[in-house]
This record gives sequence, structure tokens and C-alpha cells, in this order.
Amino acid sequence: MVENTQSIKRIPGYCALCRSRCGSIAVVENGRFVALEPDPSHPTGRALCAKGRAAPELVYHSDRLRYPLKRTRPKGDPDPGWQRISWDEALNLSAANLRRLADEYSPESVVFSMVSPSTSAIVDSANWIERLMRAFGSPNFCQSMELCGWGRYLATRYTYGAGVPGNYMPDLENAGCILFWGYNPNLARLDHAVTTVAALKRGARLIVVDPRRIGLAKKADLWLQVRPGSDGALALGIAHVMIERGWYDRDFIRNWTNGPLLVRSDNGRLLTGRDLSASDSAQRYVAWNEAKQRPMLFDPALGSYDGDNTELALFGEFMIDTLHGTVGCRPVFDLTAEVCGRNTPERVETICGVGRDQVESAARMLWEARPVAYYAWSGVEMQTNATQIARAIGQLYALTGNLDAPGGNVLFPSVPTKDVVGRELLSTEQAARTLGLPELPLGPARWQHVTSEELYRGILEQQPYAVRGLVGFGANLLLSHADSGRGREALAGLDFYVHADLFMNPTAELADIVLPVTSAFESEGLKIGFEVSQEAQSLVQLRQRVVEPQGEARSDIEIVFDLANHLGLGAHFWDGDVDAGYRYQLEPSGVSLDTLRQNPRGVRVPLQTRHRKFAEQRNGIAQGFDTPTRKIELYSETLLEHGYPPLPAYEEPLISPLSRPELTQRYPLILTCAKNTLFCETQQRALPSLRRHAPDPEVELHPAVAAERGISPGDWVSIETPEGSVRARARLDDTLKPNVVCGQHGWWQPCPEIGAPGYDAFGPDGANFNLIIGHEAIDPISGSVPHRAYLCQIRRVD
Ligand SMILES: Nc1nc2c(c(=O)[nH]1)N[C@H]1C(S)=C(S)[C@@H](COP(=O)(O)OP(=O)(O)OC[C@H]3O[C@@H](n4cnc5c(=O)[nH]c(N)nc54)[C@H](O)[C@@H]3O)O[C@H]1N2
Ligand SMILES: Nc1nc2c(c(=O)[nH]1)N[C@H]1C(S)=C(S)[C@@H](COP(=O)(O)OP(=O)(O)OC[C@H]3O[C@@H](n4cnc5c(=O)[nH]c(N)nc54)[C@H](O)[C@@H]3O)O[C@H]1N2
Ligand code: SF4
Ligand SMILES: [Mo]
Repeated sequence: MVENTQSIKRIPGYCALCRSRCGSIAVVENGRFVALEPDPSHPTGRALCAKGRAAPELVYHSDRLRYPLKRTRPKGDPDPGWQRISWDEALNLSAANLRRLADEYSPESVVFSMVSPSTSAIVDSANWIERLMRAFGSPNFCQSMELCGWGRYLATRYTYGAGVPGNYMPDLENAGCILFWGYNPNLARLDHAVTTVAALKRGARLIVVDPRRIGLAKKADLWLQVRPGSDGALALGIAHVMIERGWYDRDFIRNWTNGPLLVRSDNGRLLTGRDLSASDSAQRYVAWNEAKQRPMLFDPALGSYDGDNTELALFGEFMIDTLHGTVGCRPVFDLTAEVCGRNTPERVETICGVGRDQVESAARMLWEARPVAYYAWSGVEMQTNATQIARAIGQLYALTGNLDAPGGNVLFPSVPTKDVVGRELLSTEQAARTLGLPELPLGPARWQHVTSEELYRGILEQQPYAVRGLVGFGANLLLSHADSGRGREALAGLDFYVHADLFMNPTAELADIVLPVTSAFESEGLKIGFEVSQEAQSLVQLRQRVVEPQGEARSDIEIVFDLANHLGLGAHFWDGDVDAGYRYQLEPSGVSLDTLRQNPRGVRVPLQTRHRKFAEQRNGIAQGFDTPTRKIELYSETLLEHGYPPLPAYEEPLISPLSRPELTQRYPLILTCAKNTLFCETQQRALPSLRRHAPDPEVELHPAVAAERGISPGDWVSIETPEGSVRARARLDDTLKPNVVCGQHGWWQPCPEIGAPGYDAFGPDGANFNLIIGHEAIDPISGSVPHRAYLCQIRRVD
């Protein structure tokens, strides 16, 4: 804490309100938090957004929850009859009810939910919330994974065995070509935006794939205006041009992907040593040596072929003598080329609306301006074909050979710490009881994430078993997830629901107990690494408390540790001592908690980035990738075994003019949505300095579409889908394709200070975008929903 004068304190820290975690200085005058300023000495501190600057308004807002509350009237009653209670009573009641559900039914009948770490400060405590869930014995964690993180972290595990681009972050500082796919860093991650602008100045190229000309799309060398949800075809089409022209890294494909492995044409399985000889292993795979005209064997355990890699065939059909006759086989890469080849530039132009010349140019730029660093986010996450899109972009990226190379997508090192998520506390049998696993065995449930629909189904239909309890750390499921009406019915049917939040949102209103949470400025937070670069990753910072908590609010982490004690789980939580938990976590880092408290700007732990770690050898064996073949899996037998396409394939969005032509008469427009620069998701509409600049929900549409409907800028319109309708004000944008409209979700909160209204979350006069998105059409692998590709009609409302 640096004292300038007696009454002004300037407290270094970081804004924790979203994923950017911008380094900042909090200014406290006479004990009151008055301003947040950027801290350029911090690796993410070059800029702050309006939300960060509005932090004091958030802290002192009159609608903040300040005391624990208990419902005294039935759910569904317009008046919940909230009654102020003590923390002791709130924790005792919560623990008693949760224990009762675990004892009478089962621990998995209680689901734990959490606001996304990308839109909140929950990252302070996310690991500990997971630990509490597992210590309690539940495998059910509901945190928007199917909406926000599936492609970045999980779908690409089927390709890379790791989260690309979620964990392998774009090395923008050294990239020759930057590819942003359905991602607007100007709002989502300021540091990426600032670094990209600097990269453009030094001559890097930029490709942006987005239906809207927004943010960096305006500065891009290529803006690919894709039809919402058709991104898979575009990725495959660009890959097709690259393969056809030979614009791909042959050595990388031969050495590090399963491209050379032979696929049997009779059953689609990879040919194995066992197919060739009874004494050979089914865990060895077969490729074709072109020079010597013989099969070559690849042993994942040794990480090598029994011959010269440069002689491996990537194309062709080979008749192989197996134990059971001759079988035609083709290398994975040959099949890849064939599937990509179905997406010619002409076809891509028809499907995606991206000109054939642009497809060519994109392919050329990705090849000629290497190294390529990419990031993909919301635009391609909330899709019914989200998995195929993530796999297709992942495959395209493999062609560049830039994974973990300087200027590519790099797994930056992290400060060593102890994992505290408590995996060891949950048995394998319990993990196998994750909701959703029977229906979507390769989906989020595989990693104990449940979708909101799985939660609702568990409550309403008791399938695959009854869900009776919910422990919510933030989150506003009813505004954030499709089918809000069904969600409300479900949450109202819970036996017991405790929710911790800063504000009473429409979801929390269905809780039995509501706990008041501090904002990030009223509580400490430990951040180990700031993700975006090696330098950022090396910083460990214990964010200081800027001001005292409002009312009786407590931090999420304190609530976790307290609740654990009340549940009799104190042994896993250092008997409620948060500092002891931090010390345990920090042990391997060599950084002590005391040092962090004495150094509010944080401590830097020297780290060195090593590139191409997959090629590093241990005991003479190359590390490879964490996949069944130890290679990047262009072809996934895991997907095949579950009846899904083994190669990335184009799947038309399930709700689109092509897949549902019968709907287009009534719903002729394609509906997508995007986030608002001024607000995080469903939050912050109550802050006057922000709301003033965006008083009402908006929907962007093309002037021609508006004119046909007699709509002028600023008119109220209804957005109608088969599921219902909501309202927004028209904003005209002539850079949109005429058949595409873009809405906003998250509107419910009023801002009385400037006379801005609240919106009914459940009716046609309201503005809850997700009320008009259904839950039936989902990604068959992940359960992701069509928030970003739907059909609608727009009408003026008088
Ligand atoms: N200001 C602000 N910052 C935030 C948030 C916020 O709400 N507000 N939320 C935080 C969170 S939780 C997240 S996940 C991140 C997300 O950050 P982003 O993913 O960058 O967020 P969006 O602007 O919603 O979506 C990115 C782009 O996807 C485009 N898009 C829409 N449909 C499609 C499509 O079908 N294909 C393609 N290729 N693009 C499409 C939109 O036009 C938009 O420009 O931001 C985080 N930061
Ligand atoms: N149509 C459409 N729907 C979307 C999206 C979209 O772009 N379009 N985006 C999706 C995405 S990417 C995401 S991540 C989800 C987000 O959905 P949610 O995770 O539900 O996120 P929010 O709506 O931002 O926050 C919900 C609540 O969390 C509380 N909160 C904020 N910070 C904290 C904290 O530190 N602790 C606690 N206990 N509570 C806190 C807020 O006060 C708020 O009441 O929504 C998804 N839904
Ligand atoms: S982008 Fe804005 S809200 Fe997000 S961390 Fe930075 S200042 Fe805070
Ligand atoms: Mo998100």
C-alpha cells in the first residue's frame, strides 16, 4: 500500500471483473474507493475498460446484497418474503439441508453451480468450489462449459489431447499471422486487443472470422463474413485449398499427427499390428512406407516408427494383406484431404457466404505469413455443431505446423503449485454418476461438467436420477442459458437451493437461502499467472482488499471454507483456515504468503518458455500428445467408437434456413447475438455510468430489412422465434448481411438512477434473449445450444 497523502491511498492490484484481469491501481480517498486506474507496470495493465472504471459504482451500489436472507414464502409467489438472518443461521440451515439430501438420497442429487470465471471474479475461488463439491461427494458442476469453454478447452482434447486455444495461448507478440475466429478481444480480453494492434504495426497480418464488422475486423487484412454457424465449412474449405496447393507443413503432419496411419476401408478402424500378425500388438498402428513399398509400424509407447518417417505415405490407397484377407487402406491424411475437398471454395461461398477468392486468400495468408497464432471463442462455442467447428479449426491449424512454436499457439509455462480441486476426494464410481454421461458420453460430463439442460432434466424428469439440491456461487442460469421458462420451472422445483451473489438476480430469486458476496475490491484474491504471455504467467499476485466488505458480505472463498466446516468437511479445508489453504497451494512455487502480502504488486517467479515440448525426449521417447495414438488426432477413433464422425465434418446448424426450410416462411432471418462492451453478460445494467451509454437492449439489423418492415433506427421491435418473442430497439448496420440479425442477452436489471427500466425475464414484453432459444436442438457431442445460430422474424411494435 503506497500512501501519497494522508487521505489518498493508491492500492495496486488487478481488476477481476472479467477474464482480462487488467493490472490496476485502486484509488481510495478518505476510506472510500473512488477510482480504478490502469497499472502499466503490470503485464496486463496497459488499459482498463469502462466496466473496470465503474468499479466503485459496483462496490457501493444500493442493490448490493448485504445480509444473508431466508425465503419465508413459497417459490413462485411474487413475494419471496425474504427475511434477514445471521450468517450462523444461514450456514447451519444450508449445511443441514445439504446433509439431509446427501443422506436421504445421495450426494450427487446436489449440483454445484458457478458463474463463469470469464465474466466474474469467481476465479479467486473456483478451484475451492470444485474441491467442496468433490469433498461433498457430488460429480455435478454446472458452469457454462457447454456455452463458453467446450471448444477452447475440451473438444480440442480429442484432437490435441489438450485445450487449444484455451491452454495453448496465441503468442501474439511473435505471430506473423493472427487468426481470430468468433472472437472480439476488444471486449473480451483487452490485452489481446492491445498486443494485436502492436503486432499489426510491426507488419503482422490479421484474419477475423465474424458475421459482424466489429472491433478488430475493421483493421483486419481479411474479414471473413461467415453465415452464423457455418464456420465448420469455412475451416474445411480453407484447409482444402491449403492441402491442394501443398501449403502445409508435411514434416509436421508426418511426424506429429496421425495423418500417416492407415484406416481400414472396411470398418473405418486404424489398421493395427494385430491385423497383420497374431503375435503383434493391437496397440501398434500401421503406416505405409512409400520408398520401400511396405507397411511401417508405429508404437505409441516408444513414440516412433520402425523406419524412416520421411518415407511415410500421406496419400494413396494400399491393399494390405491382413490375417483375414486383403483390405484396402488409406492414410488418415488422404481421408482428411477428401473430406476437406468436399468444401471447395465455390461450395464454401454458397454455404457460408464468404467469397471464393477470400477463401483462397485466407489459405495463402495462413501459409505465407506463418507463424500463425489463433483464438476462437463465443462465436463458435454456442452452436449445435460446436464440436465439429472446434475440430475443423483445430485441423486447419495443424496444417500450419505452428503448435507450440514461437509465434504460434504456445503452452506458456506456469508457476508450479499444488492442485487443490480435490480430484482425489471423489471416487471413480461417483465420477461416473455425472449427469449427462449416459446421453453424451464424450461431452462435458466426461470432465464432471453438467449442462444447464442436464440440471433441469434431473430436477423436472428425475433423469438419469433426481436432482434435489443446488449450491450456486453466482451465475444467472435463467438469463444465461437457453429455455429460461423451463429453467424457472426446474429451479422452482428444487428441494433446497442456496445461492451466493452480489445482487439478487432472477435466478437467485428462486433460492431458499441467499448469501451476500463481496466484490473483488472488498476481498483478497490469489492469482497465479495471468495467462496471456510468459511474462504474465510468471506473476503471482495476492490482490489486496481495497475497502471493507459492504454490510456482512463475505468472499466466496470464505463461504466455501465456512460451509465446508458446517458440513463436517473441515478436514479437507484446513478447518476453515483460508491462509493455510493458500500456503498449501503455494508450497511448490517457492513464494510465501507473507511475501505476497508484503508485495502487493506481486512476485515474479522466473519461468522459461520451452517450445515444441511434444518433441522433447524422455528416456529416448518423444513426449508426443496426450491422445490414444500420442499424435495429434486428425482422425479420432474415440469419436468413431461412439458413433460420431472420426474426421471433422461439416454439419449444418440444426436451426437454419437449410436444415429447417419449413420454418423460413415465418422466420426468414438468421439470429445470432454478441456481448456488450459495457456489460459482462447479465450483469452491471444497474451501474449508471455504463447504463447511460446503453440504456436499452438492442438488435442489429440491415437497413434493407428494417425498411421492408417500416422500422427506423431506435424503434422498438419484437424478435420472434418458434419459442416466443422478446423486445429490443433496432440498430441499423449496413455491414451486416441482410438476412442476419444480432441480438443481446442479459437484460433484466433496472437502473433507477437514470430512469432506465428493468425487464421481465419471462415474458414477451421483456428482453431476455434466451427465453426465445429452445433446448431441443443441441450439439450431439457436447450439448451446446444454438444461441449463435437460430431463425427469427423481426417486427415493429407500436
Ligand atoms: N465487455 C464484456 N467482456 C466480456 C464479457 C462480456 O459479456 N462483456 N463476457 C466474458 C465472457 S464470459 C466471454 S465468453 C468472453 C467472450 O468474448 P467473445 O467471444 O469475443 O464475445 P462475443 O462478442 O460475444 O462474440 C465474439 C464474436 O462472435 C461473433 N459471432 C456471432 N455469431 C457467430 C458465428 O456464427 N460465427 C462466428 N465466427 N462468429 C460469430 C459476434 O459477432 C462477435 O463479434 O468475453 C468475456 N469478456
Ligand atoms: N444468448 C446468449 N447467451 C449467453 C451468452 C451469449 O453470448 N449469448 N454467453 C454465454 C457465456 S459465454 C457465459 S460465460 C454465460 C455466463 O453466464 P453466468 O455465468 O450466469 O454469468 P453472469 O450472467 O455474468 O453472472 C451471473 C451472476 O453472477 C454474479 N457474480 C458475479 N461475480 C461474482 C462473484 O465473484 N461471486 C459470486 N458468488 N457471484 C458473482 C453476478 O452478480 C450475477 O448475478 O452466459 C452464456 N449465455
Ligand atoms: S476488461 Fe474491463 S472488466 Fe475486464 S478486467 Fe479489464 S478493466 Fe476489468
Ligand atoms: Mo463466457
